[in-house]
Amino acid sequence: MSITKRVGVLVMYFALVYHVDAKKKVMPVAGVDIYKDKNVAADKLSPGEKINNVLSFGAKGDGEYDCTQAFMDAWRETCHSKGNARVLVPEGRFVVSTMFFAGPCTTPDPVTIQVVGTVVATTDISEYVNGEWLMFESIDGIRLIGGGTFDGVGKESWKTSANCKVDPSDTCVRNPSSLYFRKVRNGIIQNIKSIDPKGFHVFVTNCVNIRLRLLKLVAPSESPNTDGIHISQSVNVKVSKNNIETGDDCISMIQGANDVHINKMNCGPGHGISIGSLGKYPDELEVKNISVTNISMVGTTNGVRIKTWPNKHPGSASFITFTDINMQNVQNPIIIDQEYECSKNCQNQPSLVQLKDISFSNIRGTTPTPIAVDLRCSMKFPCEKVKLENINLSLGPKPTGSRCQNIKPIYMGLQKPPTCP
Ligand SMILES: *[C@@H]1O[C@H](CO)[C@@H](O)[C@H](O)[C@H]1NC(C)=O
Ligand SMILES: *[C@@H]1O[C@H](CO)[C@@H](O)[C@H](O)[C@H]1NC(C)=O
Ligand SMILES: CC(=O)N[C@H]1CO[C@H](CO)[C@@H](O)[C@@H]1O
Repeated sequence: MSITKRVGVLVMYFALVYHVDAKKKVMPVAGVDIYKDKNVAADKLSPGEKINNVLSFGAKGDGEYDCTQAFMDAWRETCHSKGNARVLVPEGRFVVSTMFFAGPCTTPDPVTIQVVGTVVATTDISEYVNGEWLMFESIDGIRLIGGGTFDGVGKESWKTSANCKVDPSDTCVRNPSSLYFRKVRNGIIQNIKSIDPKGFHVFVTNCVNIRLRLLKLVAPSESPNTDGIHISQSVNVKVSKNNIETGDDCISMIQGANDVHINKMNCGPGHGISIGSLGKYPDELEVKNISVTNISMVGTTNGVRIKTWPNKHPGSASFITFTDINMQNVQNPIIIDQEYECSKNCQNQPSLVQLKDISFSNIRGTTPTPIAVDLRCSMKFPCEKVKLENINLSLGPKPTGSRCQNIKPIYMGLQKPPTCP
């Protein structure tokens, strides 16, 4: 091959690789979990840690003054500090518009944002051109702590909220999430309250080694699309000891949620815990290694749910366990729905998402729904290795039922409702 030909082939090769890369979603690499086996609950000052109080940067906690610039200045000073440092938001109500907490930061230990008071969003939705309210990006090592509150003042925006979960178009625009984490590694979000977000309370995407602990996420049951915690394309997310009362899913996990472990949560009102919807977009990354344990749900519209779009794009979800879940008055306690938002003719358009290695065990409580265990899988990709173990769901004095499509569940232990024929 002549040099020119070789160069030509190389150029073509790179053009092709570049083209593919530009489109393709890629999982972030797990790397070292700096909090592994550490006591993350303690809030000790790091050696030499400097406290940057937002008041010293011109903020006023009077509930009216726009503190966005002061918060940005305090963040820059903290993030770009050579020694350890934290931002402190003291008592008071601090109005802040959309802003980035962008890294990378230069502090030796994780950078800390300690919120004691309340951070209040502005209401003019046209300010939110970047799509979210408070955006934490490209930071390795961050703690958001302090017992304070983020008030998204979402009420006005709920009236015009688009529901991208049911809108089949690829271009649906969501309302701003209150706390948005993207390309964050080694993050702890702990002991924080979020109320009335315009969109999701907490959104985690393209992140690695994240702890979400002791959060209280609250919005009215009728507030649309206010998911508690929404996770995509992230590895090793530990979600524990949270209380979520909201208008949409307490937790939703979509494409690329890997190694997500949810433990000890109270959920309700809300739409329960959801995987999906999957298969809406091209090139979705697989969902795998998800565990959900020790959960209490009260009055939610779903319990544990996996939903996929019919006739859209391929995908997969596997190695998922739901264990020790208490449900009181929960509609659709156990549901696999591969005909999500299905039009009438969907019998001819099966979902292209493969679900396998999924287990539901020790799930007990009450439901007003006649079909307590509803497993509707894809005709083209029937569900594989779905296990049901010790299920005890009742409808007051009346019996409940099961429904199975394109699935042969593995049954173990108590089965109430009775198994599919
Ligand atoms: C599942 O996730 C945990 C915690 O992140 C991890 O330690 C484990 O290796 C993962 N298991 C598999 C099979 O990937
Ligand atoms: C199933 O739940 C009912 C009501 O909660 C309870 O009375 C019953 O003992 C449970 N059955 C088993 C076998 O655990
Ligand atoms: C939220 C929840 O269900 N918590 C339970 C976790 O398990 C312990 C011990 O079994 C219960 O006491 C909690 O109520």
